[in-house]
Amino acid sequence: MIPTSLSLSEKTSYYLTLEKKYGAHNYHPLPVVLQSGKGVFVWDVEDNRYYDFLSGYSAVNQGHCHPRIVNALIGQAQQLTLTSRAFHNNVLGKFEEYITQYFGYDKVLPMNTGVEAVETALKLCRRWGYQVKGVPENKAKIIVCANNFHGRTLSVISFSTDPDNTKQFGPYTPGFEIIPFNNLDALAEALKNEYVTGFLVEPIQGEAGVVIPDEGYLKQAKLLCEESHVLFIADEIQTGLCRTGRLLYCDYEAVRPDILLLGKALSGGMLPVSAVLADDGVMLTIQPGEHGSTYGGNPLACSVAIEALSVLKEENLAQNAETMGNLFRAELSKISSPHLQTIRGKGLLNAIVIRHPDKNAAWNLCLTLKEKGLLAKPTHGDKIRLSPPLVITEEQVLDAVDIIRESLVEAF
Ligand code: IF1
Repeated sequence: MIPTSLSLSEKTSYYLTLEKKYGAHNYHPLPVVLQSGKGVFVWDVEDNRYYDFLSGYSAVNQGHCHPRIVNALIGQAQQLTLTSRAFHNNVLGKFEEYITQYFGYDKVLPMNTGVEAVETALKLCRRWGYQVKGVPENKAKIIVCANNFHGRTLSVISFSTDPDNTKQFGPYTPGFEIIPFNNLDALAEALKNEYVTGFLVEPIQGEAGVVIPDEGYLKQAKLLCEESHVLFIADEIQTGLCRTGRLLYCDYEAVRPDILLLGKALSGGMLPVSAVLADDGVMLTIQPGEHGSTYGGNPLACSVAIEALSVLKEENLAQNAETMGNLFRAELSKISSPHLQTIRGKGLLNAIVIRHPDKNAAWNLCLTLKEKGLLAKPTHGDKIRLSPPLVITEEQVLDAVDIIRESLVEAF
């Protein structure tokens, strides 16, 4: 049962009851039922307005229902939405040219969800290992970091260290080695194994609570991978697309991943669109008929993604994320609360750590934030991720900080 201090309106209760009765119980959402969104705001079925400080887990970086992206969706939806890859269409190639030039890679393999992009990268990395590096078949090893989150398919949870993601889903996919994040010695040691073909890493660990590596970690990790003839795979599905104040978090250290993974805001929150970018030496190890997806690279997704990427650049959202993120953390740090233990983040990917004897403290704070017009959700108990759409203004940041300040007093 959702612990809430206030009785819910009949409308809200109606929708919660429907979901409880007819929907799988694989989430534990905040007791709020949303019905519309625009920019940084969403409205519930009672017409209460909220700042959205989760942004669909960084999928609506451009803001809810961005008019240009909605128009691209509507226009293509009235023309042609899906051909499957059995036939060509007049949109896929334009998207492929646009995104590969946008990020500077030879080729893109379009998929749908983020985890599909991760799975695709794992397959590419193993295939490259056998065909190019010369690793014996079925011996490939891919290095990952503890406390990672890369999605929820069976192979991907096989290398998760979070029991909630892994327990009672076995048997697990072999071929992965887990090392500590932000630890170059551990990486160097793991790379001594000649069967290693790739290193998969989130530049910032999002679900772990916005864990930022030491400056230089990514640069050194990439160099170690190069020295060992191992592919550096950057999962920028959450950290990419301007969220952290640069187009990619890897840009802070001028690191060019061998395989780049994108998702979420690649469609501005319209529909699932993900992409795997790599150069020919990697990408062409997969030949016709060896990988794919019904909806991968569909015309609707491609038209939306071109517009979503264009909006990021034309509205300077990386710059705004950096400026507003610095303002947000500076203002948060002025709050004197015994419960605000830590503030950390980069750009508009931020998290606070709550110090309180009640294990439900972060959840209860989120309930109070909701009552005051700001939506956020705890991750791993005591951390609250705070990641609004990148279109947020200075006035809205200051207003949100006021809500957080007041909530920290009222919640405890
Ligand atoms: C949930 C958060 C979690 C991701 C990275 C791949 C994927 C994700 C770095 C997979 C997805 C989502 C999944 C969602 C909650 C959210 C999330 F960090 F973003 F908040 F779980 F860690 N790589 N992250 O963050 O992409 O298949 O979902 O499109 O599963 O509850 P997907």
